Amino acid sequence: MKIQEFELRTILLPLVRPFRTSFGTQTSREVLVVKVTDENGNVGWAEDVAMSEPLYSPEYVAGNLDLIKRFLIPALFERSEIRAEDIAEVLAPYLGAPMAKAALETAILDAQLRGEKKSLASYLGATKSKVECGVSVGIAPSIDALLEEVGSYIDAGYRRIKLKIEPGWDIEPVRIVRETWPTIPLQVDANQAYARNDGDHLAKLDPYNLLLIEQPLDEHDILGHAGLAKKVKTPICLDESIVSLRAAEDALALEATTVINIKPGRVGGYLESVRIHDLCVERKIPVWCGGMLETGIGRAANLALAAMPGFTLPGDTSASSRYFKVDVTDPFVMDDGYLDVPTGYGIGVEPHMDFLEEITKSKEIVTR
Ligand code: NPQ
Ligand code: MG
Repeated sequence: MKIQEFELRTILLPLVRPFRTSFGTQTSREVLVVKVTDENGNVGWAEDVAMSEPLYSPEYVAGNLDLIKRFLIPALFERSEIRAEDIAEVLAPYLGAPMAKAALETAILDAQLRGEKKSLASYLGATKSKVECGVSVGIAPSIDALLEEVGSYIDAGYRRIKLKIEPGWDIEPVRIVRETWPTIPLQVDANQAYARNDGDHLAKLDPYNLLLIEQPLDEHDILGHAGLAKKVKTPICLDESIVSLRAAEDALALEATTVINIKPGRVGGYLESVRIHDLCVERKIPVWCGGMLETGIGRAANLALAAMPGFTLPGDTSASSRYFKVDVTDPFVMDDGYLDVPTGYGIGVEPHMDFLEEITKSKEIVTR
């Protein structure tokens, strides 16, 4: 396709409840939304999953907006014709920024697929029409509040619970949730909050039949995770550390992880996600789709990915209502613990423009 223009927009959506993790408490979601238009008028949408602040990863909204305008879009405009499959290579000279690159690649892929009248799910090789939903539960103000929140998600039908943990909020909340719901699939996510010598402490989670413990140590500490995996019976699952296919290969070779969380933004897009998925299928490593508090735009694309055959664990692919009172697209509503995979062309959803405009903080158009 020939790219005509990009529209770059930042929006702000309040969260239905504060979301506390080891890196802080979020009360709203700022999102950089990308719209691309090609010479035939095909439009593509994507969201950059970077947060407002560089707390989960080094990327952040204002930084990525600058990077995209200053370097990435000009690099794309140098090509008169481009396909989504070329984007990673064209942007590779500019280092890092997988979330910014993923947003551009996904918007272009959406426009391309709409032009070809093909859904993202079929393009990726999805084999499921609906996916099992898990939910990520923030660090709560009290055990009572935690039990109430987890109970509400179990009542809503979620098929897997993930508790955010940090030192001081780990063994006890897990013990009580496990005691209250003896059979619910349960896992924890530390977002790098522990140290190499916390192995004995984290081994105290072993009796609670957890599916996995996600990213206990620093994202760069692959060897530390390998050491921890020898001390702790609960399977280790890397999130922040898996920034590419190569990183996944290294972590598996070093036996630092036995489960992988794929987030398309973190690995530079859906095409790299498919490569990691394929590696994991070949190695018999279970995969699940992570979440970054996406609006319906990113949620739709994640559902297409999670419908691939290697995604054998429920993901953080929650309903829109887990995070937002009103979503920017038709809301994703859970039915019996599942979300339907969109079947329309491209990502299969479109933003409601009136609402999008209402929550827009900034908007600019970049033309060739
Ligand atoms: C994780 N997500 O798996 C992330 C981290 C995370 C669903 O637990 C604003 C934007 C707040 C992105 C909080 C879940 C966020 C965010 C947490 C991502 O590690
Ligand atoms: Mg995580």
